[in-house]
Amino acid sequence: MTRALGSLLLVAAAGVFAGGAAPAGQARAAAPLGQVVPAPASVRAGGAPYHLTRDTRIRVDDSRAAVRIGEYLAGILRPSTGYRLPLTTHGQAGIQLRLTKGAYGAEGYRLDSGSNGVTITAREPAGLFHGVQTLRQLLPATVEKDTVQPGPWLVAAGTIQDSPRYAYRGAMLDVARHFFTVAQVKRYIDELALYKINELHLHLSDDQGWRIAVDSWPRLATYGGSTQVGGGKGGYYTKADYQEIVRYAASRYLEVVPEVDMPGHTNAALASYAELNCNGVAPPLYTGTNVGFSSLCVPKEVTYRFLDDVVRELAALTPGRYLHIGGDEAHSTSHDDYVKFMDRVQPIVAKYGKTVIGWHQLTSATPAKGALAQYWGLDSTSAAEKAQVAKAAQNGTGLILSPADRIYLDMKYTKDTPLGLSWAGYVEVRRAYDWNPGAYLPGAPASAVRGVEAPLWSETLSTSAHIDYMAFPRLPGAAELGWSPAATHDWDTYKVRLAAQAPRWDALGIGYYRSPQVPWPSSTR
Ligand code: NGO
Repeated sequence: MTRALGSLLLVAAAGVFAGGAAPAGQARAAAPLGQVVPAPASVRAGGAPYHLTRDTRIRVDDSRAAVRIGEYLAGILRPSTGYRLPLTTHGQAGIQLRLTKGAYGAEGYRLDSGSNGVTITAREPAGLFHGVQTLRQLLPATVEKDTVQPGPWLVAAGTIQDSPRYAYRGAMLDVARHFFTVAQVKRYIDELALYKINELHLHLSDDQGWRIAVDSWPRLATYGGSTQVGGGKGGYYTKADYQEIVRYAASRYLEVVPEVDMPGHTNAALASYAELNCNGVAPPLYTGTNVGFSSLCVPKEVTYRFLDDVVRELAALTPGRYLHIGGDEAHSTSHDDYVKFMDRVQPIVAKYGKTVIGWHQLTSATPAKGALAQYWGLDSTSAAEKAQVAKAAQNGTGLILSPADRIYLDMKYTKDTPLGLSWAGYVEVRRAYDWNPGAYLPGAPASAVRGVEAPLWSETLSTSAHIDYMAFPRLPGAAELGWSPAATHDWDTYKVRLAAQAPRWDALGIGYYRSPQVPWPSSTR
């Protein structure tokens, strides 16, 4: 039987011809139930597909969270289907979003699809939201468009039971090297949510810019934020802007992890306040891309009054659990000073109720109890450095894995990639996907690994199109490493699921790198 004929039979069996005309050549069969990124933990396909029609209702529990998620889903489906898709708290059939007690976990969900409807069940709103992302991906890619599309709107039948491998599935955006507006950050948040990423790490300060308003040290933002790499005008978030990002992220079930990098990567702060410098002289603002030349003045008390103020204000704006203190590339700080500095700063973070995250150099000092270290080394990083991180992990420091030659999204894909850096090498799509976070760092207990994060540094990136091109198609791979059980890991099947995402990116206006490693459908751009 040819594939086309098979599809027709499937659709005919579901009795969907009445539903509307698909243009010639458009698939009339539902996408396979497992064709989702990240791969669900368990997929049992079977039965007649669900057909979403103009009569479909979205039935939600009578809870604020379920109603909001229902509205979010309707907001995606209405423009492209042209259907009303009213929300109701009554009845059955159609799309149902249910919060119930059950063994779904903090972020897990169950999706049941059949000719009567699609039901997503979860214990927590986050699980319901992730289930909605799965449903989205099971619908045709054209559902993402903002103008009415022909359909038919079919969802394959069966049951998905799903929950994440890791609780921490992050993406970092460097808004310091180039400033990105609230709208640009929101756009990225939406892209992250589609792949069930749940942590947004914002790199808020660096040599080239300070991007968050601090009332007690106003020049940080107004002066320290006034430029960026290349000398452009930079920018910063007012407290209201930042809170808007936090709110938007929360509405997509992402927690914001703010980072103020210290004691290095601090030229913007040092330029803003002369007293923060050991010699009392403020350096000029910096718009180049070197690293490792700046340091807060470890012996001066004002340094800790400054950091107390910054951490207090930032913690007060941040409902999330974490505050990232950087700690990378402190090449202008002696090791003794670095250790002293970290011993002073980590208690400040704790005092304001937050858990420390630091780049993995933090493990060369004494990580605070409960702190997480973010590993950004390479396969080729020295055994001694890896052992230092592994030892901290054995002693209770949690790990977030961001190996630079795997999931630094700012690395060029190949030597010909127009954007990005290559200090960690070229990172093609397969290389970004094909590693196991659970067994990555020799000697680190698998239980220490809290998850993965894909950083996107912005020395060479200044627009949303740049972000998209570097993140796609590698970001979904990082998301899958964070979410999917190790047993589903398989490049050959992953690359097919990944390729199937491309029409969705086209519909969403996300430009991406057409890696020759991925069998893109010929209909895509
Ligand atoms: C390094 C460095 C950053 C750069 C980035 C570029 C870390 C943790 N510190 O990663 O300052 O922007 O590489 O890829």
